Amino acid sequence: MKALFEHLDRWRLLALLLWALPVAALLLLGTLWLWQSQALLYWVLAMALCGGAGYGLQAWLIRRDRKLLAAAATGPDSSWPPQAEGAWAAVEALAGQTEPEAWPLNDGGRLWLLGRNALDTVARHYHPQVERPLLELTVPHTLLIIERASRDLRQDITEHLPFSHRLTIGDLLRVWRWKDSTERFVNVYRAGRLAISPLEALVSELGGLVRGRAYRDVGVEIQRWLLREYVRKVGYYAIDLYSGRLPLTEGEPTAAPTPDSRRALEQAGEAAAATGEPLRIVVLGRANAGKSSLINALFGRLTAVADVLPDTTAALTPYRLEREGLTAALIFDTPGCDTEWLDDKTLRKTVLDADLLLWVCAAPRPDRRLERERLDAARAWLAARPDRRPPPLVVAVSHIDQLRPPREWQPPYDLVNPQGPKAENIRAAVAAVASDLATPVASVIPVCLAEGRAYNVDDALWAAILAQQDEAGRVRLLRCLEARKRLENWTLLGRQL
Ligand SMILES: Nc1nc2c(ncn2[C@@H]2O[C@H](COP(=O)(O)OP(=O)(O)O)[C@@H](O)[C@H]2O)c(=O)[nH]1
Ligand SMILES: [Mg+2]
Repeated sequence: MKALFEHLDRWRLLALLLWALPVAALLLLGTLWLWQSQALLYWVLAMALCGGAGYGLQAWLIRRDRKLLAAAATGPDSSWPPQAEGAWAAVEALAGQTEPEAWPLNDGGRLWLLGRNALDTVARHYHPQVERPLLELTVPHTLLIIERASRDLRQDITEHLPFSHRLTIGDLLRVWRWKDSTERFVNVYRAGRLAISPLEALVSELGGLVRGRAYRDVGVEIQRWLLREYVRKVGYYAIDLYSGRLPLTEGEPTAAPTPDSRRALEQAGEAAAATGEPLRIVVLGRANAGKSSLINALFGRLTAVADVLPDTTAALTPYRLEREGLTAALIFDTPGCDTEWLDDKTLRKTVLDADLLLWVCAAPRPDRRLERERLDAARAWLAARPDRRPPPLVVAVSHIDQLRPPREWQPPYDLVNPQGPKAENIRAAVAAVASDLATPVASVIPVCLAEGRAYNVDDALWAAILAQQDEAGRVRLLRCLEARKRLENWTLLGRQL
C-alpha cells in the first residue's frame, strides 16, 4: 500500500478527490434531506433492521460452513484393531488444540513441526517405553505417511472447499495480512468521516465491524480446518502404519492367499493360484459335539467324516466352502478341544489364524466347564494381540433333537413363544449354553445336525454366519497384513542386500 501511494503524486490525489466529491456529497445531502423531512429516524430503524437480518444470515452461513467443514473431517477407520482407538483419541486431541494463530500456513518449518508432532503422538502411543519413539520409524515409511496425507488433503480440499481450485495459500494468508494494513488506513478514514457526519459514520462503523469480522472468521475457519485435517491425516496414516496396514509394496493384502492358506487350499483340492485369501472359518468344540456333522450339514452332502467313535479328526482339515452370499471361504474341521490332538499351542495358532469361530456345543451335555476354560484361553490369547481383531464367535447348540422328550421331533419349533416341553427345553438349553460360554444369546443357534434330520442350519445358523461376514473380513485383512509384513521384511531385505 505504501508503494501505491508513492506512485500517486499529489495532483493525481486531488483529481481522485474531485471525482469522488460529488458522490460523497450525495451521502451528506441525503442525510440532510432525511433530517429535514423528519425521516431520519425511520431510515436509521430500517438500516438497523437490514443490518440485523444481514448479520443473522451471515452468522447462519458461518455456522453452516463450520458444520460442513466438521463433516469433512477425517475419522478413524472401522477396520483398525482395538489398539488404534487410544492412538486416534490422542490425534483428535492434538487436532483440537491446533489453532491458526500458533501455526501460520506460510511458515513451512512450523508446519513440518506440526506434522512431526502428529507422528510423534501416534509413535508415543505405540512405543510408550521409548524415549524418542519417532526414531523408531523407518525413512521410507515416514515419507510414505507424508505422501499419503498430502494426497488425501489435496483431494479433500478440492471436494469440500468451494472455488478451492482457484484458491492459493497466498489467498488465505492475505486475509491475515490485509487485516493489519487495511486497519491502519481505515482508521484515518474513519476519523475524518466522523468529523463530517457523525451519525452516518456511527452506523457504517457498526456495519463494517460486523462485515469485517464475518469475513475474517471464514478465513480463520478454513485455516483451522486445514491445519486440523493435516494433523488428522498424518495421524491416520501413522496409525495405519502401526496397525500394519501401510505396507511399502502396493496391492490389496488379501489379493493372494497367505502361505498357510495356500497349503490349506491345496489340501482341500483347490488350485490356490487363482484365488485371493479365503475367509478362514474354524469349527471348534468337544469330541462328538457334532463339528464334522455341522460341516456336512453346511455342505448338504457328506464331506467330513462324522462318526460315533470318539474322534476321527486328528488334525485340522480344511474344506472349501462355497455358498451363495459368502465370499470364498475355507472351513476347518478340528479335533475335539477335550482331546490331546488340540493342545494349547495348536489351539492358539488355530484361533489366531481364524476369521470366524464356529463353536459346537451338544445340548444334552450340561458340563461345559472344560469348554469354557479352553474358550477363555482362546479369548485371552486374542486379547493379548491388540494389533489384531478377535474373530467373531457363533455358537451352534447341537443334538437338540435328543432333548426331553427325546421321542418328540416335530420341527419347526417356535423358540420366541415356546409351545410345549420340547420347545421350552430347547430355549432353556440355548440360554444355558450362552451363560456357560459367556456369549450373547443372539449368537447361540440351536440346530440338529443328525444326517437327514438337519434343522435350523440353512436358515438360522447360516444367517448368523453371514451376519458376521463383514467383521470376519476385517479380521482377515489384519491377519493378511501381518502375514504380508512378515514376507515384506524378508523380500525388501533381500532386494536391498
Ligand atoms: N441326534 C443327533 N446326532 C448328532 C447331532 N450332531 C451330531 N450327531 C451325531 O453325533 C456323532 C458325532 O458327530 P461328529 O460330527 O462326528 O462330532 P465331532 O467329533 O464333533 O466331529 C455322529 O454320530 C453324529 O451323527 C445332532 O444334532 N443330533
Ligand atoms: Mg469330527
